[in-house]
Amino acid sequence: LKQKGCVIWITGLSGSGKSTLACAVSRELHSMGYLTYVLDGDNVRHGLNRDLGFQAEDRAENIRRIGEVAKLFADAGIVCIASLISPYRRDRDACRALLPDPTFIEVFIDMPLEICESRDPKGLYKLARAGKIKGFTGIDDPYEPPLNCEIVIQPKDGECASPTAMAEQVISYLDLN
Ligand code: GGZ
Repeated sequence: LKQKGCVIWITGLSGSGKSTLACAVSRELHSMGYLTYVLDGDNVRHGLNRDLGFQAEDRAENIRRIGEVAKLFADAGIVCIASLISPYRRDRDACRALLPDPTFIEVFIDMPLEICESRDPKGLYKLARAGKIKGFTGIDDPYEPPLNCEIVIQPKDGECASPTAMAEQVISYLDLN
């Protein structure tokens, strides 16, 4: 095995397509012969992080633990793809600081709130608007977009690229040789 481990950190609003992109990147890299592992915030919250909620301190701890686990995967030579809202810049930067340059690759899915909200795959935005979920990112909780991330994924002319096209954008950035 010649590959070097790294962390691809995908940040963005709920419903922005983080999990879809993570799966597409993982599938594509896997077909190229790389070992990958996806750490998805929503999944990890059912196991390792099931003691955590959505207050700023709990989000910080969720992100910290996922950052530490991602680092372990990277140390093992695996391409670890972390997808979680990770709304605070400080928390993302702390994860970046765990890894040597240039093995932390931050990907921002810059999907406007209106698009995420119109998708609303789990009906959570609707609940948040109705006040039934408090502290929902983008509605009544902050999201701090990255200032200097490696990759920004944006819809063009209001249209989102296909998951495969978005995955290509990420993979073409990686130095895989
Ligand atoms: C944001 C919430 C909330 C609140 C539940 N705010 O789109 P989803 O449903 O499947 O993914 C979201 C997930 C967010 O977990 P993360 O671990 O990614 O968040 S963070 O990085 O901020 O720790 C959403 C659901 O949980 N969800 N309540 N209040 N998203």
